[in-house]
Amino acid sequence: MFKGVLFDLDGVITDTAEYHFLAWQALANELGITIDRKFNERLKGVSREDSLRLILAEGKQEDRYSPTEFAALAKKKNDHYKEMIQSVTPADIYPGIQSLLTALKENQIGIALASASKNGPFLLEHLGIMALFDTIVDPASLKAGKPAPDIYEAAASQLSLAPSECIGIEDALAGIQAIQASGALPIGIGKEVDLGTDIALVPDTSQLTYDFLCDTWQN
Ligand code: B16
Ligand code: MG
Repeated sequence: MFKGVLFDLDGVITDTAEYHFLAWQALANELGITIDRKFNERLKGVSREDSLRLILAEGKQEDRYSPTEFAALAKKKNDHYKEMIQSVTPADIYPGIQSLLTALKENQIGIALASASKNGPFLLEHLGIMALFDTIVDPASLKAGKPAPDIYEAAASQLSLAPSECIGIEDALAGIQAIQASGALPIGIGKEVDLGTDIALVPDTSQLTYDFLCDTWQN
C-alpha cells in the first residue's frame, strides 16, 4: 500500500494553470509573441524563468534582453498572476480534492506539496487546506526543476518515505516525467494526447477518489 501522496498544485488542486496561461499570454502579446494553448502545454509545471526562456525562444527573442530586463519581465508576469490569485477562496478547490485529502488523512497517508510555484503556500492558505499538508517542498531549494525528479524526491524525503512508496499527481507532462524519474507512481489529470498512454489518467479531479488511488496502486 502507498504511504504518501505527492501533489502538484496548479491544475491539480485548483484552476491556477489557467491564470498562469493568461498572465504569460498577456506578457507574450506585449512582446509581440503569439502563444496558444497548445504551446502552453510546454509551460505547465515549468519554472517561471524556464517558462520565460521558452516564450522568448518561440519569438526568436532569446538574446534580446539583459539579465536585469529578463528578471523584470518575469516579475511583471508574476505581479499580474498574483493580482489574479488574490480572490482565490475555498470555493475554488477542484471537485474531489478536499474529500481526497480528508480520506488520506483518515488513513494516515502522508500528504506533500510538490509544486514548482513559489506562490504555492499563499494558495494553500487561501484555499483553506494548508493544515492538511504534512510538508511543502520549497522549489527555490532545488537544483533542477520538473521534468527532473528533484521535487518529487524531496517531497517523499520530507515525508520520511522513499518515492517508491508514494503516488504523485500531476496535470503536466513535465511533472509526469518528474514523478516517473523519481520512482513514484504517477496519476495524470488530463488527456492521453498531452500526458501519454502509459500511465493511469483521469479526465478531471472528480474521479480522483481514495478508492481510485488504492485500485491504481494495486494494478
Ligand atoms: P510561479 P505546478 C507550476 O506549478 C506551474 O504549472 C507553472 O506554470 C509555473 O510557471 C510554475 O509553477 C512556477 O510558478 O511563477 O508561481 O513560481 O504545476 O508545479 O504546481
Ligand atoms: Mg500543474
